[in-house]
Amino acid sequence: MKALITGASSGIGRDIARYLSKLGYDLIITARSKNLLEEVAKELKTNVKVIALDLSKEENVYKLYEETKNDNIDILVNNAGFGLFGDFNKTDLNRELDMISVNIKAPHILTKLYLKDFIKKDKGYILNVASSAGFLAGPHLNTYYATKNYLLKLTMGIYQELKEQKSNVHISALCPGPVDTEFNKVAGGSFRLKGLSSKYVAKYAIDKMFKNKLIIIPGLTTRLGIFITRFLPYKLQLKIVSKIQLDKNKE
Ligand code: NJP
Repeated sequence: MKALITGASSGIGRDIARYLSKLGYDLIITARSKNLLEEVAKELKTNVKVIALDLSKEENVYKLYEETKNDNIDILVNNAGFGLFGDFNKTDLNRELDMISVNIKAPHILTKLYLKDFIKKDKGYILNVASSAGFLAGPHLNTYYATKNYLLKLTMGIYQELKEQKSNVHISALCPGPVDTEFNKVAGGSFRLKGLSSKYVAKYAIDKMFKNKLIIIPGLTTRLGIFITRFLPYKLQLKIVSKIQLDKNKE
């Protein structure tokens, strides 16, 4: 039993690595920070292979697949990702293009390549770490919300295709609200609400993934929030998200 996890050097990805290892999975973990990945590998009892690379470079995404495709992977977790707070006319374009590469292109490529392999074997799980942001537009955190919309909708479409193909391959999207990780530091902002712990989110996500859930939303407040916003007009949704993002960044 083996899982490939991107973004496993901290936060949700590291806790997914810890939980899957506890369940007996050997792991291949990746991120840019080699030393942090090695620390994770050291603490775990199952076999862990570390591959340090930057997923904003498309050639590295293919390299990751080439290096792992013969390793008999059962679970792919596309978790690496980051955000950037600020108004769209002020935020850095190059950082946003990197975000599109890490949050969209990398999971798109890995999902496509591994999905084909999993379908050939007629088994396997793909967990795409999207966000509750994937249901909404996100003033002041614009590009991030847009990338998570892409990943969530891509995952939902594939889920339906797999159902129609009567496949035993499963795909899920994890859509959390705030989680206490390095996310805010990287994105240059802060959360107003207290986030869930990444340990809780990781266990919840993997348990639901094994139950073949399409959309996985940890935390009752987030589940309720997403349910209610469905019935609100778009312009009211925009005002609410804008207020949440601006309030966050005041503190
Ligand atoms: O954040 P963090 P999270 N190439 O910063 C890696 C989503 N999410 O755990 O490269 C390769 O602790 C980075 O590693 P390193 C979020 O969008 C979060 O919160 O060494 N890897 C690290 O391992 C993301 O998709 C919240 O810096 C790269 C990991 O990604 C996922 O959860 C809410 C990379 C990020 O760990 C995990 O984020 C939500 C690159 N270029 C969704 N750039 C939340 N925290 O509130 C980054 O709805 N990484």
